Amino acid sequence: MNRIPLDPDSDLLGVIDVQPDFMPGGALPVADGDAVLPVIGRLLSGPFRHAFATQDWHPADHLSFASQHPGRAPYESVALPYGAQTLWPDHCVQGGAGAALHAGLDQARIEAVIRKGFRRPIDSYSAFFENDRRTPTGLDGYLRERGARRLFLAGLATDFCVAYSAEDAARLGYAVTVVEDACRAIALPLPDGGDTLTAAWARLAALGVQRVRSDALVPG
Ligand code: VGL
Ligand code: ZN
Repeated sequence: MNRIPLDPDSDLLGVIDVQPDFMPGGALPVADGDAVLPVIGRLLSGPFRHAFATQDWHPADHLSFASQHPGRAPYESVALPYGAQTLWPDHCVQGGAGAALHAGLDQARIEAVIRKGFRRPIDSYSAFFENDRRTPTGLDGYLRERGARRLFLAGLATDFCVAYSAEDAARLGYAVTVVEDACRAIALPLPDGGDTLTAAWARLAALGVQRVRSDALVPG
């Protein structure tokens, strides 16, 4: 196996949306979502010295919620001014228990938390830009000032918030790696017969995003 020695200063782990609402029993459960906790725990206690996290953080009437679109059901797609938007069950409502960073996440090395999706009319999957792909969250400025060079991403869900974050990070010039066993996917069917996870990996590969298993990451 190819080992990837990490630079303790410039290699950062991004922990995406590790929140109870995305775990089994939560409002928008990702199958096996809690399986990311021990893997991320190992990464945060060993190879990575520095990490940031994101937190999905919606107002109770957020327009990504199917409940705001009479006659529509969760997991359907609607057209919003910025493009197609999947509708979700109400989840990660600001200040609610399901929106907290999961209690099983060791936050000692998480030095910044970026909240996203707090504007009612627009969803935000990516850690960097809202779903219009133009409105910044501020994370790029933070990471640049910190001198981050390579970003390793983990968390939920592989095919939505992890993938959108990885794509934007690659476009912004970071070297990006998704730690695949530290992520779990939603994997919705697509009209073309494919699914959101397969489509996400294809987009990431086209952008040069790497894909590794966590045990390849070793202290530098
Ligand atoms: C997410 C759907 C809606 C995610 C967030 O974290 O991947 N997915 N909100
Ligand atoms: Zn959300």
